Amino acid sequence: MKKKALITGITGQDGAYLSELLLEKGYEVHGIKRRASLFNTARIDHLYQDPHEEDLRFILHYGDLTDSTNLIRIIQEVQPDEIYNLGAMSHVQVSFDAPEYAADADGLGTTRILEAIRILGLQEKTRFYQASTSELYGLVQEVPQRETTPFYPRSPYAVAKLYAYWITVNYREAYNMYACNGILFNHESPLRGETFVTRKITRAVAKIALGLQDKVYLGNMDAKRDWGHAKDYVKGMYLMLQQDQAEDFVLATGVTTSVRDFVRMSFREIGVELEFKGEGINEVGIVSSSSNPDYALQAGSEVVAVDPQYFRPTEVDLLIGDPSKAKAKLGWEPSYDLQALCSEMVAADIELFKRDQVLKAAGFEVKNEFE
Ligand code: NDP
Ligand code: GDR
Repeated sequence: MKKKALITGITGQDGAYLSELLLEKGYEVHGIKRRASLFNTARIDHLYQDPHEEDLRFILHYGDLTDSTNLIRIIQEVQPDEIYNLGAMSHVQVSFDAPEYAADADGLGTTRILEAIRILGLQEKTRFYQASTSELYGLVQEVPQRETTPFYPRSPYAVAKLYAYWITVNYREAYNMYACNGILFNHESPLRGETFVTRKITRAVAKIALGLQDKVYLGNMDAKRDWGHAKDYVKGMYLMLQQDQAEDFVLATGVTTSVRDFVRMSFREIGVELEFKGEGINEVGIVSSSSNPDYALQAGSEVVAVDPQYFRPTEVDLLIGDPSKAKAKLGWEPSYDLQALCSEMVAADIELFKRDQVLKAAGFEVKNEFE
């Protein structure tokens, strides 16, 4: 019998990579997608199967984490062996603007799924993965951060995820469910949402290289993150659900880098060295040399500046994770370092925006998106 997995957040970065992984492993993959006014399946379109085909292995259901009726119905219909709860309002800064929604989708949404498993009597059959986050650590209590480090969330998003973390632990203890938290540090890829900082930077570098944009505005460039590749991290999610006992695990690389250094690394991918001048809101990044003739930028031009609109009311300054438990018990290790990740992201964004360059050269209007 094929194993069945149900993924919430299947249209997101991790949902796409996890779907690929589980399909490769022979699973029947079900996903919950929200109704949106525009198509929102770009990351998984390559996995699409015509619903009229026989032997369907990739099936989408309309639903939402804020609606327990549809969650109960879908879980009853699918009878999944594994549920990966990746769906969330996942943007930390936006959670300050929509705190109640973040609590509902990210916090209560988790309870709704756990409760559906219990109501349907599936607690013996269905294993549950909760997408917990290094944002739980928030204000630094200890470095590197590990499974035992105290939490101190610093945003409505992180507070909602704290509730989700503990309700997962509680259902494991109260109902003996196989439910676990993956405490994942930041992970990125060419599929990363466009408004997270790494992707915002690699997109901007690509557009600047191709003459489609002059400058990128960023917020706090001193923040440090432990960045890995999403492809590696979805393998860890899968492994967490294959153990004898449900436990919580940190997935991280153990290396931390500032936003400013990620900017530097990304510009180096197009042969550009930057010099940073000024401080705080007056800091700018200026081209000091440009060695790749394909992407020649004028020395002295200002390509990075600070816009305080991207500052957060409370910031998480430093994240660096200790993945030793995952290595020892799951045999999990990241295969990408940040340099390789950065190269892949910049190269993918250059490919993406070459299309816009052709359109612009042919006289078509190329629009900018909100960031
Ligand atoms: P994305 O933002 O790329 O994807 C989030 C997914 O959740 C999308 O499919 C989105 O749908 C869906 N979603 C949002 N709100 C709802 C809702 N109310 N009901 C149902 N689905 C919803 O996130 P990632 O793939 O990067 O992250 C996956 C999970 O892991 C998230 O829970 C995130 O908080 C968590 N996490 C991520 C880390 C990272 O660095 N990427 C690190 C640690 C944790 P739509 O496409 O329609 O918007
Ligand atoms: P984060 O990711 O908040 O860590 O949450 P994000 O990429 O948004 O921010 C990382 C750091 O960069 C700083 N920063 C900026 N951030 C954004 N988005 N835009 C900017 O212009 C900018 N300039 C500086 C931020 O202040 C921050 O310090 C991600 C999400 O995927 C969460 O869902 C997940 O739980 C955590 O990672 C782990």
